[in-house]
Amino acid sequence: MKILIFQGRQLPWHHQLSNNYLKLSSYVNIAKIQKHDIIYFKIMKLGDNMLEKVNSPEDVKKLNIEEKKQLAEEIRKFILDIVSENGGHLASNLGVVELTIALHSTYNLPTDKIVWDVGHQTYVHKIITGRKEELKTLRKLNGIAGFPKTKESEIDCFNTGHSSTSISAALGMARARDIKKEDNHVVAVIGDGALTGGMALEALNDAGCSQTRMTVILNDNEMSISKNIGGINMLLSKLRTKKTYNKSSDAVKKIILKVPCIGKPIVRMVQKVKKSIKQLFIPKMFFEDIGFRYLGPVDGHDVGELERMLKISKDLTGPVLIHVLTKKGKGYEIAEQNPDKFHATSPFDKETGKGKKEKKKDYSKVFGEKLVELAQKNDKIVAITASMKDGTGLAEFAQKFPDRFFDIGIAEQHAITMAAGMAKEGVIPVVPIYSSFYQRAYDQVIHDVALQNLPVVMCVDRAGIVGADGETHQGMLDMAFFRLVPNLTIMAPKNFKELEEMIEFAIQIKKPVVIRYPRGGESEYKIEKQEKLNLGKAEILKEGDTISIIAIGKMVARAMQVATRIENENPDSTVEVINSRFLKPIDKETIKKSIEKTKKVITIEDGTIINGLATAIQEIIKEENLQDVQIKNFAYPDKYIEHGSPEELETIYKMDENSIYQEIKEHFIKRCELKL
Ligand SMILES: Cc1ncc(C[n+]2csc(CCOP(=O)(O)OP(=O)(O)O)c2C)c(N)n1
Repeated sequence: MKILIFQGRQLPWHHQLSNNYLKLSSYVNIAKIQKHDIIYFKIMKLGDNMLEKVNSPEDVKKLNIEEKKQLAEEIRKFILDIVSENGGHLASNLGVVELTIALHSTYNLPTDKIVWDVGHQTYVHKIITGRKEELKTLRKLNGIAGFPKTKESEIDCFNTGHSSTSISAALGMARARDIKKEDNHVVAVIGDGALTGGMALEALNDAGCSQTRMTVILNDNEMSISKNIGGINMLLSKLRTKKTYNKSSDAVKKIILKVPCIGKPIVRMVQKVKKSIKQLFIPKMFFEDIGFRYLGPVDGHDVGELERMLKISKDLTGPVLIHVLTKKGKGYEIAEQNPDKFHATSPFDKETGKGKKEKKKDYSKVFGEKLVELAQKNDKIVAITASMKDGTGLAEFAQKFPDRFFDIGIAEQHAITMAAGMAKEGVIPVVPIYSSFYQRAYDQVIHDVALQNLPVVMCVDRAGIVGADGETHQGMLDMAFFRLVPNLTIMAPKNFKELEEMIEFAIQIKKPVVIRYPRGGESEYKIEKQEKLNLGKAEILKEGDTISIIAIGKMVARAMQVATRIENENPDSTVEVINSRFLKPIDKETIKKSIEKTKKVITIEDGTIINGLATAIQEIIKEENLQDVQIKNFAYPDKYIEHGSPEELETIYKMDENSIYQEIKEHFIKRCELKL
């Protein structure tokens, strides 16, 4: 690196830059140059690696606009390299590179706070805030999380993962700041998809009238995971065209000004009525009417413009909304063309965009295909998704039955209550939602569906361990919280075939039903036996006298594997394996009979230890006053389960076949000491 020194007075500095050194200015840090100053030109060689120099937001602040542009390109490449190896959220991150650079150039974290909605777009933020090298461990066990984590860095001021929480959290922080009489800035960054969530609208409603100083950055890329939908999206699409409106009005102004004598008065008159014209053409008044100052729309890939807007917003006193237009997948053609596919991706080949692993059939696909088959025969069946058409396997249904398919935005609460309304009027709503997102709709299930005993089919996808998305996405709690709800029938299939039968069964029984099934495919261990489904009846897969293993859902296959191993390695023993099928109503009779026979019972479930299958079996033992029973429960502990591959997590929590077998051997076969 060379340092050149120029006497500023020899030539005006702007002249030096604009004439002699214009080319150099792309690689020169001019941020600190002032008129008449001695100018120190820090020459960075062409092709310098900006990313290498950036280890903190302070490093970003030192760069000039051209350098930031170069940094943006290098960050894109870096993210692409990592996500194509590890999998993760690609398109959203590529879309916010300039925005994140501009935010870190403008604000001082951690004093200032940035709350990222959903948090799947924080890879750039993590790179800039000292986690560049660690990002190579993205989503791996003990590696960097795919979402903001306060325990990972104090610069991540709030954990997120579920949509539409950022404005509430930011407003809370801003109000806390005011109470403490502090002066920091608080920013919420929310996507147009997340803005469809009720909580975001509740927070806008409150923030607007509170007049609390805070900034909402609306990152508008016209996409949720799929194309964004709904009235808010219609409003935003009108706002997006405002830029064009401004440009054309400027052009018209220039032409009119050229008209002799009457040009100026006309322009003045036009400016007078500008406000009302704006009312007509620009619905920005929505945000302004609810109390926000609206700035934008601004090109979200223009760092200079973004910084200008952010600086303006910093000087304003009340709540400000900056409308930023970005492109999902920006800079990687394949993702730009398929932003939905590259929203979240497994490892893929950068050149072709094709997945590295062959995609196997999964539960969501089986669900989707079965629903299409049933909907062909029954035109009352409708499907509802909260912005997860592809993830929940509904793409084919949407295409075949557009009139019976409803994408209602990231609005799980609304999805369930709307389904209740449909069920009340005799339509058959089927609502697949991921387990962790069903948490959002709990009261709606209790108050709107179950209380009125309405036949809504609630399909809980991604139930149990999901893996790399971590704490916020593991489907650990659904059995526990649904079991508390009166009137609900809760089932979980042991394999694809049983899922198909459960969907058909759920539609027939005309009750509120929950069917939970895991992420991914069925077990390698194939179970051929398939008794007819009967409400509240378990299925005995294998009879035996020594130990009873009761399992539910995907853990039934594991129970069979463990049973086989026990029998192989302990030839005197015979194991009874019960596929519970129903968590509620549970088959007391079958379970009681088996426990009375073996006096040793093992439960295996893919969920929290609290209030699931383990608790249900313990309740039976107590209620039926079964004596001298030894019990061992296999489930996940009462804690948030970190990210890692499902296999790694199963091993850590002793849920894999070998751990379960070893534990059983220790407690039952060797010591027989666990008593209830
Ligand atoms: C409550 C909840 N429901 C569903 C999801 C799944 N989800 C993750 S990101 C996303 C789309 C977000 O769109 P947007 O806010 O526009 O962000 P973008 O990815 O387009 O930048 C969805 C539906 C979630 N995280 N939380």
